[in-house]
Amino acid sequence: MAEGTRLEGIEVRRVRMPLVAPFRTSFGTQTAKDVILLRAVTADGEGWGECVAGSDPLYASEYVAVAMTTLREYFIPAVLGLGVADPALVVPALDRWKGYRMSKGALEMAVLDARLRATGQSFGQALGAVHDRVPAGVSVGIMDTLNELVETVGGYLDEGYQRIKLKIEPGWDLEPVRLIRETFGPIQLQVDANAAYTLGDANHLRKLDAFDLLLIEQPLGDENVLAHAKLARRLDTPICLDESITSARAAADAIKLGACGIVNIKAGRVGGYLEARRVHDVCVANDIPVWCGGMVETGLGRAANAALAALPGMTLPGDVSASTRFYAEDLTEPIEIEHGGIAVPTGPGLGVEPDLDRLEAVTVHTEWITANRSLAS
Ligand code: NPG
Repeated sequence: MAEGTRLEGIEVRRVRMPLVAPFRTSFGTQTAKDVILLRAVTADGEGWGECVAGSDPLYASEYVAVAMTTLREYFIPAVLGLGVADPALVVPALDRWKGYRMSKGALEMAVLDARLRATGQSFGQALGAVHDRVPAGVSVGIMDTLNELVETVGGYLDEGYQRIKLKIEPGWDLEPVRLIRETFGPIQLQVDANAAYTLGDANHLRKLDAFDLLLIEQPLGDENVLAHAKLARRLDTPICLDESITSARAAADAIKLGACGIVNIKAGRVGGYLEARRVHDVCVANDIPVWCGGMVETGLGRAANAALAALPGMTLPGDVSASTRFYAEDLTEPIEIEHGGIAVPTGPGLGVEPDLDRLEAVTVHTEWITANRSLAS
């Protein structure tokens, strides 16, 4: 029997948030974040979902413009057609459509938030969080100069961040890593290549072993799982997969193949927080440490990530940073770093509220979709 109250409609809102500084990775430079927010309206209240798709198909094939179409044309009508707001039914109801995990996950998040707000349970409680705060980690983009990098990392360490992740690419790898290690000593340090290398770079990547890194994240292409297994045998630094892990099934296969010793979990990448919990469970069952990734979320997604990062298997610090890492003004009350940690929200649902004036100020487009009609503004 399906559980839950009636789902009356979904508001789709596209917002554009400027970043405090350009964020450069091996796949491009972001200066603003395009976000799709979903507001699920049920007979018992409402809930928010955030879609982490990027503006362009660079990190993954899914991106904002196609996500908008897919949500409007396929996913939202199917979920409204369920007639009931049951978070466990959302992703299964969309199963016959391939891919678009970020959109599927965002819809599930909105319905889950609505359900939890109505029942008074927090995301942390629903997911099985075991900590009330999580260590804050920060992802540092590729910079124009090494001086700028040292200054930026120093600033984050002063703020209390407990772990630094450096974005790398060919031409920006050994030198910045060596410099940060030499300048700041025994900090928790790791690197993320976003699939920028090939197996032919193995000898070069081996040189990173000298810097006592926690891990190297996604050195090779998304689909090169076997090549990651080969690379893992040639490096001492553990390999962590991100882009390659699109589901609990993919995680189980990659682990079996020896392609990763660590997994980054992002709810959007795997199609929602419920699947993220399953990825976590598969990894824990296989003694694979996990940590919570980030996708430059607003306070809404950031609050959910803090809850996910508090699961028992999350034994490494995640990309769970304060709102100020990316936004001068967040959509919610700011998520803050305190004594090197981020508090897991305890209120019902996400435990944070969007500021409606702020939301209006950054909104580019809104649609209200019910079972029989769609209104755009
Ligand atoms: O802290 O939210 C954050 C960003 C962490 O570096 C980060 N995310 O490849 O993991 C990544 C990267 C990313 C950002 C990927 C945006 C895709 C979009």
